[in-house]
Amino acid sequence: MLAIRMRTGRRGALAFTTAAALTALALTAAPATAAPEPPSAAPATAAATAVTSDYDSTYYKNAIGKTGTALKSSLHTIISNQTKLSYSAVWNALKATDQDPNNSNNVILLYSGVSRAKSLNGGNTGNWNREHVWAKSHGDFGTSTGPGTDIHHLRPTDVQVNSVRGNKDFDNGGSAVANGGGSLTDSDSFEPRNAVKGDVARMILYMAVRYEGGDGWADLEPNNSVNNGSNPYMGRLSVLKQWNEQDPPDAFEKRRNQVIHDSYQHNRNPFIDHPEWVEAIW
Ligand SMILES: [Ca+2]
Ligand SMILES: [Ca+2]
Ligand SMILES: [Ca+2]
Repeated sequence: MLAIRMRTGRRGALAFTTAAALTALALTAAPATAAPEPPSAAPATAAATAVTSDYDSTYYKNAIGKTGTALKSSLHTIISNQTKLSYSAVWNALKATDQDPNNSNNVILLYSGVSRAKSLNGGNTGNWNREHVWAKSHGDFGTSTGPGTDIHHLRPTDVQVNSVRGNKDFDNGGSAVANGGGSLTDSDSFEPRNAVKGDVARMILYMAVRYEGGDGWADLEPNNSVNNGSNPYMGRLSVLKQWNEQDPPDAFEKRRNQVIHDSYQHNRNPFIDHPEWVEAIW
């Protein structure tokens, strides 16, 4: 009798467990059945993220609802309407756009994350200088007014860390950069610290949309290579897309975009307002 009761008990427990598991499976499977993935290659993240910005019905009015080259073309028209700075004016602009939120006498350096006195701008060891995140040799635009003075991609960096980055493309991998805040580098690429990976991606892709070959400037475009040298390309696109996903815009990056819009260039980086547009275009 005892053995039979135990078997019954086990069977009962097993039956309950199986039923619970099936219910759990059904519940887990339910959303996928109810909302199947669209047959197109539209990425789940872009499709699922209903991002809205305060500027959708105004600044971005003509871009809303578009995708691919139509979106890129529309955004190019929108963001090309801007005020342009001289290279010397960039110093004071960066002191405002990259101000340390905890110390108004300082700026935050992009790659190292160090907070350094605004007054230490310059070219010597221990100074901060004006880093072109889209390296100016990639398209040879220099520092005359144009892409070389577009503060959407100009950031304060430590002089020595800036020198280590040089004109390398962006990619994962390498060994630690001295005083680089966790940034890595090897012979052909640079990987910024995690907190600014998305910032870097969105700056590069802003440049690709803003500069399409007009006004005598090169048509800047991302590609999947490193060692792009002086070609007007910047890699590696597949990695930049990952960085855009893993490091979404934070308060510092959003404020920066707003300050540039309100006080300096009067244009916006669309990928800070709509990170999902990266996947919509590339
Ligand atoms: Ca590399
Ligand atoms: Ca970030
Ligand atoms: Ca372009």
